[in-house]
Amino acid sequence: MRRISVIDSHTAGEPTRVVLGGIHAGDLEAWRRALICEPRGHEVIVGALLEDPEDPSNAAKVTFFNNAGLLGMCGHGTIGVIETLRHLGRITAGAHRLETPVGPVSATLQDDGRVSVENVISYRKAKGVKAGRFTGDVAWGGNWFFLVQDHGIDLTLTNLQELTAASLEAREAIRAAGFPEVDHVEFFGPPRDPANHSRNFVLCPGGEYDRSPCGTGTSAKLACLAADGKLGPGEVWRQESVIGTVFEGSYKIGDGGIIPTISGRAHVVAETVLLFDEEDPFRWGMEG
Ligand code: PYC
Repeated sequence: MRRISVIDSHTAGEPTRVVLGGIHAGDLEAWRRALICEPRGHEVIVGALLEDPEDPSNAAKVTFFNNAGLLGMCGHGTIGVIETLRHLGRITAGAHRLETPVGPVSATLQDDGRVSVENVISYRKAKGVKAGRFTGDVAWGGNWFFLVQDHGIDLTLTNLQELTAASLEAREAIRAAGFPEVDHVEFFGPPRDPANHSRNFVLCPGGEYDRSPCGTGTSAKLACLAADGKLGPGEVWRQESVIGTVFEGSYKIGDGGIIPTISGRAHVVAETVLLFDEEDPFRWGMEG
């Protein structure tokens, strides 16, 4: 019987499962569905494998993954990892660096538990691209996004099926329009809470929707706002998710784009040992 320890948290409603060891990043293709999907988890969980950092002054090396594959970066997941490291007593309040597949990321843990993630350089690649019945921008925020305003759907969970179908259609269309790298789609609309600037619905690569406002998606949004001159350096953008949770974002100017900072809060919800029985027909997770 193989045993692997994990810690589960959620960041603004979006779950993260931190894998504390027992496998290496190179083994993830075989292991990722077993670790996060049914019957031990759920398709929406984002996994974060912790390994020793290459630079010992960094807090950890992290590889994010989901039901569809590996993720370059993950904003909500980074906030979840920092809260998990705090829960384990491995870090205290202050600035910490994590090594991710798309480069080092700094995260500051505040005394009140909030975490501010200084993300990788983010930028808009294309503005006003027509893709099928949608028009939007293509931007990088640590993952590739198609950001769409003209979808015509109210951003509420009662419209979940319609939102999922339309965002999948938008993803097919933007890939066919010459952007095959796009694996996330963001629909925007007016916020419910007037304290916020915008509400979003985010389609993740495996067809699930992000319960949080999406850290990399908010970074991509900030890059577009900056490129349009609609948000200045240091100004705060409050991005509301489709379930009403909020990330705060701001940026400074970087080399070839902006350097976004995304702030939010995670909560640990479980400490678990996952069991992998050789006789279990679902040892490797259920097929997606
Ligand atoms: O917060 O960056 C994010 C994210 C990506 C996919 C799910 N959450």
